Amino acid sequence: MLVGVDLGGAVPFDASLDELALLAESAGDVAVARVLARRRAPDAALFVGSGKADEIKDVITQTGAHGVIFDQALSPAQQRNLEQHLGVPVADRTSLILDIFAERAQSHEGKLQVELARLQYMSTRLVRRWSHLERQRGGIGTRGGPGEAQIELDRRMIGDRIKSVKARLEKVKRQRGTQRRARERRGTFRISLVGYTNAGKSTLFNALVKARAYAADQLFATLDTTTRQLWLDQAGLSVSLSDTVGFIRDLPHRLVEAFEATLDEAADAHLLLHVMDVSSPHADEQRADVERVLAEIGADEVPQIWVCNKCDLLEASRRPRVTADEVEVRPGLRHPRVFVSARTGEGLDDLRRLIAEAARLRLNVADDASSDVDGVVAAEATTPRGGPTTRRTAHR
Ligand SMILES: Nc1nc2c(ncn2[C@@H]2O[C@H](COP(=O)(O)OP(=O)(O)OP(=O)(O)O)[C@@H](O)[C@H]2O)c(=O)[nH]1
Ligand SMILES: [Mg+2]
Repeated sequence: MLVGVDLGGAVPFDASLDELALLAESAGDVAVARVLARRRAPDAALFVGSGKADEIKDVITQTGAHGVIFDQALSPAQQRNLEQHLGVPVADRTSLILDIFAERAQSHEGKLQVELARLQYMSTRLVRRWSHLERQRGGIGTRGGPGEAQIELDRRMIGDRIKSVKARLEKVKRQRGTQRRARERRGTFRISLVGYTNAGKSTLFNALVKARAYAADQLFATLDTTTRQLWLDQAGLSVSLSDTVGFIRDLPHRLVEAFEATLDEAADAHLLLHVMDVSSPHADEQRADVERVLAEIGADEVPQIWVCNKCDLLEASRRPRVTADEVEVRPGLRHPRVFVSARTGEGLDDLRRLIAEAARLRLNVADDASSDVDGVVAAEATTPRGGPTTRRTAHR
């Protein structure tokens, strides 16, 4: 059962609960009922008022729902109280997203990131329900119920585990950093696909590099970064293209942190292809959400191409007459924009041309810069002291 509470514009609210339903589906649940509530502020104890809580309980009885998912983040106390009141498990958006992430993570790094996010989420809740920890505990758990001592033990174990996962993640990250530096030395122009979840990034990735990354009508189908070379005929050069995790409104802050390593890929790119599902009625909000996350991870200064995807789904009257133009995002900042369909291939030539232009521009700038450096080195080479020259050359 899905519950959404309209808090009067202070917090984003989706009255259709469609996104929550899609999230639930992506986690393997089936939504049997949707209930909306309106409040000025969340109730400290139950999030909704007690009248609404009773109404929710009635619907649970009528529909036989096995659990309730709230569209907003619940405090640990609210979650516990609701479970007691309703007699079924209660989850919120955050825990739902965590569940999906846990199921999808493939790579070693991805799994560590999800584990860290989950542990951090868990550490604020006193509820014991994570079987992974139970298993590790061995016999201890059998000695009596979840009293305060037990909870304290859980807390400490979670704390220890957070430390160890962080250390392992740090190690993987260092290794990845080495790989990236190796790539940088080869001077590849790096492009990252970013965008709201389900916008069609993986489908576009597959269409551009003829790969077979997993694409599906699910939220967070992609969790791990995949990188392939993309040959650009127009520019006569090859660039690297990465498909990454999608963004979502209210992405829990901790999750962003845990996924920092993956999102670094976007922050370090030379160019972002910001993929949008223009057929979605929420396209504008989704774009704003993506911009927010990009700013949060320090990727808002990376040049972008706006890729308006799923054009094939637009009615004839809503289809753009010009398929490639420029948008002024704010005074002094313009992004090239192109309308495409990753599914039909429409507009992809335009996109390739724009990518080639961006890559060429960058390489020209880099060429100029390196000739500057050459100039400096040459000048230094004429000075009697050999020291700086050697160092500069070694650095290059
Ligand atoms: N009609 C249409 N559907 C598309 C297009 N591009 C992608 N889709 C569909 O949209 C759904 C999501 O596509 P994905 O490529 O998995 O989207 P994503 O952005 O990678 O999503 P996540 O990895 O889950 O964040 C799939 O069902 C695709 O078939 C398009 O141009 N037109
Ligand atoms: Mg994907």
